[in-house]
Amino acid sequence: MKKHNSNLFCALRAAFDQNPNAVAIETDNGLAYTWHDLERATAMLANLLGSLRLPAGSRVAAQTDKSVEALLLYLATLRAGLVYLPLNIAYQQAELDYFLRDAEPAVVVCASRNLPWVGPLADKAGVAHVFTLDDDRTGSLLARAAQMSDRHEPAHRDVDDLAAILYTSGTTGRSKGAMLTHGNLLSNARTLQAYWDWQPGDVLIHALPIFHVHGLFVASHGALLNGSTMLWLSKFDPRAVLERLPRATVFMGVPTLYVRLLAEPGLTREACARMRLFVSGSAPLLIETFREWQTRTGHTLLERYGMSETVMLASNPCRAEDGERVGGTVGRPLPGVQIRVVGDDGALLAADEVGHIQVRGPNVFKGYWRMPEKTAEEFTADGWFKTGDVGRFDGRGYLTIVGRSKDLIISGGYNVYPAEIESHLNDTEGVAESAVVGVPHADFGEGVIAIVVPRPGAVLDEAALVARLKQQIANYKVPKRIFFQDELPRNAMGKVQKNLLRSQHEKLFA
Ligand code: MLC
Ligand code: AMP
Repeated sequence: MKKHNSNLFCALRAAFDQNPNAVAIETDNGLAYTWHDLERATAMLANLLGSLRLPAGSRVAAQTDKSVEALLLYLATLRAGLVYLPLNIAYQQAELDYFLRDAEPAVVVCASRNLPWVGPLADKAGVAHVFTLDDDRTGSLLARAAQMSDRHEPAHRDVDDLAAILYTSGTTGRSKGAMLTHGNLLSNARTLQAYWDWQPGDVLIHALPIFHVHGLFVASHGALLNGSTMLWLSKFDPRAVLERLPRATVFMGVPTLYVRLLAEPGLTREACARMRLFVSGSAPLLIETFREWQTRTGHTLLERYGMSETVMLASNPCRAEDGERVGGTVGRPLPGVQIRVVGDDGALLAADEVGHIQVRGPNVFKGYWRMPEKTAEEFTADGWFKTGDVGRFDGRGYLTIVGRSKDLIISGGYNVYPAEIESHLNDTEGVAESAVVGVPHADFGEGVIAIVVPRPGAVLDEAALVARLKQQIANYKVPKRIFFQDELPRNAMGKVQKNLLRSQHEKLFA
């Protein structure tokens, strides 16, 4: 008997054949891709990857602008049985250097404008194949793929085989690559398809970047698995979203996207009349935003909770019969996913008690790439993953996230780890020490700021420090303001009291 192929691509592809000549993706520059186009293009790209004769498990790293072809590259990587490694286009040299040396990809695909610096880094990391891909359908990747056959048999993969590695920064030390399997991604996609009640005829506005869980997995998998058309935006633009609302039924965003949409006078009940579902996640949604959205549009935002390591783990209900959507909560554990809240001693807590959120289920990743000790630390002896988030269940089983035990700032849906920024600041001449904190920000939810202590006699300039950081790290991580102080507040143990720094600057961007 022929063994079942658990390659995630096979499940996503099932929709390709249903209505091959219908539009699968419509872009903001007027292009339309049919399902048949997706089938052919992923076959050609998979054949190109196959022609490189890479060993099983080889990584394909992509640092490109958002484009349909970048999504096709992801799908083709699955199809070829290789492991996809998406990288934020904002990453600078030091960040990319680390990811390439750590992940040792066999293939790197970058924007052609970045080739002058990505190429040498890839060479240094021993990458065998470097291609370019631009958002206007040019670059060496597509030129080479154009010579390939448009027929391709998807590689056989088991549920436990790796599909993707997503880097998430570490609270201290090095960034960790979360290894996600075909089984993790498919089980989560199927669960969401059912729980969010995807319908024939649903149309998704895709406005998120595709190098993180939300845009790449939750949004794209949802539409592909359901055979739904995507109205594709290369970049979030509130007006472009508004224009598309009358033709769409589903939208997904981080809270900043909802805040920016609410600033548009055109956001009305009439504009949203055809919409079925608005999903928010990746960062805390303010209750004010939740309520204002309800008043303005007549729709109740569905807030859900996820992580790179676990894909989606909890969600407010979609269907009325599953319950109401409660603002300020991330809903209940998704079907098949178990969540518990425990105290510092690991004991299970009762409803309304605040503790550490832990999770178990088919969605939970396989471990951190080449970091067995770190992986062991982040799991309990009985196999629960420690999320690093702090929360409580209410009596109805709805989870509220009240904070994080990890020192993490989430700005506009992007994670910023203070330790990383502090280490760059501390390496700067004239800096004795620094502390990076997040303060309330009306647009980004949290805004990154730094407090820097100059060395005796040193004269530091805010603009110069910012300019230096912009060369070292992704722009969204760069502090929006840097303040100078003679010393940092410390407690009796000598630990910097970040809470005091946060309250000192809490009104800065509010
Ligand atoms: C951009 N900028 C930001 C920023 N995004 N600053 C802080 N935080 C952010 N998130 C800054 C840039 O540094 C730049 O500053 C200026 O804004 C303009 O850049 P831009 O790229 O033109 O910005 P814009 O297009 O307005 O981007 C804002 C945004 C974007 C909200 C659309 O950040 C975004 O798409 N966020 C979504 C992130 C996301 O998908 N997260 C999901 C993670 S998955 P300067 O000074 O350099 O000019 C996950 C798991 C889960 O968390 O549960 O889903
Ligand atoms: P990432 O590592 O980028 O996947 O980010 C995961 C983190 O985002 C989680 O551990 C949470 O801290 C946060 N997060 C995701 N969704 C939500 C949400 N709905 N509310 C609050 N925080 C969230």
